[in-house]
Amino acid sequence: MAAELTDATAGATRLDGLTSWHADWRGLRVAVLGLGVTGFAVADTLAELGADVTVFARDRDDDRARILDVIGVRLVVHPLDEVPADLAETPPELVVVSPGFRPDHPVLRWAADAGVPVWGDIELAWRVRDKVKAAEWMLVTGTNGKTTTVQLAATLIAAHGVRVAPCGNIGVPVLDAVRDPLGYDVLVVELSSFQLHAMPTSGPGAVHPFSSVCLNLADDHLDWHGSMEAYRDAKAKVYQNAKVACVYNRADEATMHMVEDAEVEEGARAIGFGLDTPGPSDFGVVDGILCDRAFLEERRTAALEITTLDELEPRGLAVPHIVANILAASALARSYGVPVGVIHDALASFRLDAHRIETVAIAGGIRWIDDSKATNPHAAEASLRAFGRVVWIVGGLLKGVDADALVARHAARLRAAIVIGRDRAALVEAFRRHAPDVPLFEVATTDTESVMPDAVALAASVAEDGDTVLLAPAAASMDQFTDYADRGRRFHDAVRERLGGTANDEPDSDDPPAEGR
Ligand code: UMA
Repeated sequence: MAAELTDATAGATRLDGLTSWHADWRGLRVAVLGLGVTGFAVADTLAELGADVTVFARDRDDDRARILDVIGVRLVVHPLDEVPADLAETPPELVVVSPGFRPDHPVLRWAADAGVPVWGDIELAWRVRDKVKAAEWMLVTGTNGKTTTVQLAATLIAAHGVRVAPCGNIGVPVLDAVRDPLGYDVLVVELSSFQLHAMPTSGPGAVHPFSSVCLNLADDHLDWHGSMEAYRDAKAKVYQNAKVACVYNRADEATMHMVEDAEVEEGARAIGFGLDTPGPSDFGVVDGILCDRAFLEERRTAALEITTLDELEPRGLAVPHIVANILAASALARSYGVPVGVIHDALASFRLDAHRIETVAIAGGIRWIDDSKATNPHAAEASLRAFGRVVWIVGGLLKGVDADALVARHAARLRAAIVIGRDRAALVEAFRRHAPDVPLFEVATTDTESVMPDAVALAASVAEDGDTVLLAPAAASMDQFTDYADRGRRFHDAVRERLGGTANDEPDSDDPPAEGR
């Protein structure tokens, strides 16, 4: 006699079987947490699949709310500081959470206690990836350089005539790429530590990537994860179940250990990248030549040339951390069989996105650089290293990360520091302790419109011929700006306003290269 299934077992069994777009999702009761980019894509997907969907969000987005209404998805706006009654009284069969929800969020704690499974958007996207055709997934994570590497890898793979989409934390939900009417051969997926945290490493929802890379590991998002170990463990999931290549950073042992510890598929290879001479199975640089010593038969004795630092230099791509990104992206593309000649030609027309070590102006011998994307100390470190004498504009939301070591290491190169952000105390203290001789200025205004004009005016008053004024905040922007792009745009505007007609927007190709390039 068959034993009767309990509700929980029946739920688990049903969810186990939901591993295809073409499975029966009808009537599945799902609570979606958040109505940002992710929550909306999740709700829209599940509604299309015929599930019974309710979205819970702290704030109401009118445009999205209107569409939810049209597609038959309920919306509950609730502070979510406690479990909404609608949820507690009728528990769903599944919760799908947006990446911004911390693991200790009250609703997630409730779900764990109530035995309600919680998926992230990446798990859902993996399960329904066969809507049109099941693309191979290349996963990219790391504390810094993710977006640039994703864009590079997608560009290099596309140059080989492959239909490829960059997606994920880069801003395009993977679910949107999966639902593209024409489908893709490859998805290059940027994963944040938040998304990785929610990703299972085994079972029906576990992603099996074609190839993966963790670019580097440094303190970030510690307030969200609770500890460095938890942050590291989340990042390490990127390599689980990899099929072809686990690409790691030879200069960052943590990434190598992640590969050593990962459960991968038979035949998957560990491929190192770094700025020094590559060993067999590595990517690296020899006499200014970026080389592949991994994807060729004669790798013990030979290497393939990808490009040279001289070719990258005129477009600002010869900066060490960008070279590292290029090597990592080339490794992903080579793992998919893209010829080195195709990579070489694609790199010749590649340009970095705005706000990434972007030259805003050169005037009076002073270079003004926007690296607003440097949202943590590790990114600011790479940026500071690329220049000689610097007037450093720094500060914002530190996200629980300590900037003391960064200040101490770079004190000697600073002409002055200009601290911005609502909470400047910790940074000002760090400068007092580790850089007492560096002139220090605070931008105290609380008016968003005035922050950058004030910071730029201060920088202009201290910068001298040969200096670089560098916006590399080492912090997130949301305390005073919409996002890092808004912060960068306002810096551009303030610099242009200040310099007027004297600014020469495009650097001359014969401008002196920055130190370290
Ligand atoms: N919400 C709550 N309570 C919470 C947190 C969020 O109610 O505790 C609600 C908000 O009211 C809002 C929604 O959740 O309705 C927002 O969700 P979200 O914060 O998860 O953001 P999304 O709009 O879904 O965007 C997310 C990523 N955001 C974060 O991880 C914080 C985007 O990365 C990503 O591009 C997008 O998914 C698509 O995958 C942004 C980011 O800042 C760029 N990422 C961090 C980073 O790169 O450092 C990790």
